[in-house]
Amino acid sequence: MFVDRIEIYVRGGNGGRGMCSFRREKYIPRGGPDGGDGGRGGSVIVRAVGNADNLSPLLHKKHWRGKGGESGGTYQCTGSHAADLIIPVPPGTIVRDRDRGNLLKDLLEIGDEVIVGKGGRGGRGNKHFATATNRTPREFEPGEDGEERHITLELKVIADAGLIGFPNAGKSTMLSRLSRATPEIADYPFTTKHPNLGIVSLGGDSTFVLADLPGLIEGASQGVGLGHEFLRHVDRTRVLIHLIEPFPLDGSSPIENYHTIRRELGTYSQELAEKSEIICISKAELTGSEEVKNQLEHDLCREVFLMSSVTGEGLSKVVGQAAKLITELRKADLVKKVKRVEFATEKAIRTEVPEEAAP
Ligand SMILES: Nc1nc2c(ncn2[C@@H]2O[C@H](COP(=O)(O)OP(=O)(O)OP(=O)(O)O)[C@@H](O)[C@H]2O)c(=O)[nH]1
Ligand SMILES: [Mg+2]
Repeated sequence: MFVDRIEIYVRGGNGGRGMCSFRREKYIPRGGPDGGDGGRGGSVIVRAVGNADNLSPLLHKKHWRGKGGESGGTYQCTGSHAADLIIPVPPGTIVRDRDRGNLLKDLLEIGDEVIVGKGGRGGRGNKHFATATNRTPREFEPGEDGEERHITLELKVIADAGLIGFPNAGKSTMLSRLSRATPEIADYPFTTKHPNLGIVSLGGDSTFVLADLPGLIEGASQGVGLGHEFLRHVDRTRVLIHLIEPFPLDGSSPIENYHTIRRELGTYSQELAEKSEIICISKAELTGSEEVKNQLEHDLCREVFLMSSVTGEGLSKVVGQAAKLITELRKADLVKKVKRVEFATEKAIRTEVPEEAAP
């Protein structure tokens, strides 16, 4: 089962109790307070890991509680800190506080993590309460409570290119042809109900991630069909490969179908509508598909590709074009990232050196 949205309860472990004790040793009268501090409670951490591709493993565990820290001991021994509790999620998971609605973190890359339930601090032992006038303090602190909250985890698939189009356009077949992914393929609409990812190899070390997404129909931006479920996942792809079936089973016009999907993308979000798009007529080996391609090219005044996942015709051209666009966009992203880092560093330097101190 593919799960891309889930709500869970998290609670950091409580801090350990501080100790109240007095040093008792032969020949050391009135040894004084020696109660140690309690250990820190374990925090609950959401971490992006490489071996998860959706949130279904979390479906049956709705409560995540960190372990409590150990109590302080005698002889000024501090209790052990509890280990953190890790919730593994796939990269692309957005973590939000359910009640406040604020974003806690967008876990984009493997290894990214966020503390969602901080463990409580350990309580202080009685040795901390000794003063000049009170040399036998019996006070100690209980451990601090762990932080608790409800959080929502939402997965938005991250892929370089996303296959979009009407149901039955041949999206899953194309993914299975280009990568090792094995999505379900059938001649009825809505075979694909959740995104499938595959890695397309371009020779050498270069690869890109291709996502096969559920079919889109008119009204999807309002929730018809798999609606938002589908559109949410397109959000984070760099390039769209728009597949158009030349002879739809329901007899609809392929050109009209193209415009329907463009309208839905635009209604859902302007950002989606502005994404780079490769337009592609599928099932090229069917007679008459070339005319459909020429007609669409003529109507839109831009390049339209023609390819068949069955014969392999035209596939390399589409992949080549996708790779070219992805490389350009990756470079642009890198430049933006470098600029952001430069800006942040400059700002940090400026705040560190007060103006009057600067030469
Ligand atoms: N002749 C021909 N048939 C194809 C080609 N590609 C896919 N098909 C057929 O088209 C039908 C639909 O293919 P899918 O890959 O399941 O289509 P889809 O776009 O993933 O459909 P949904 O998941 O329902 O949205 C299947 O019967 C495929 O065998 C092609 O290049 N040529
Ligand atoms: Mg499919």
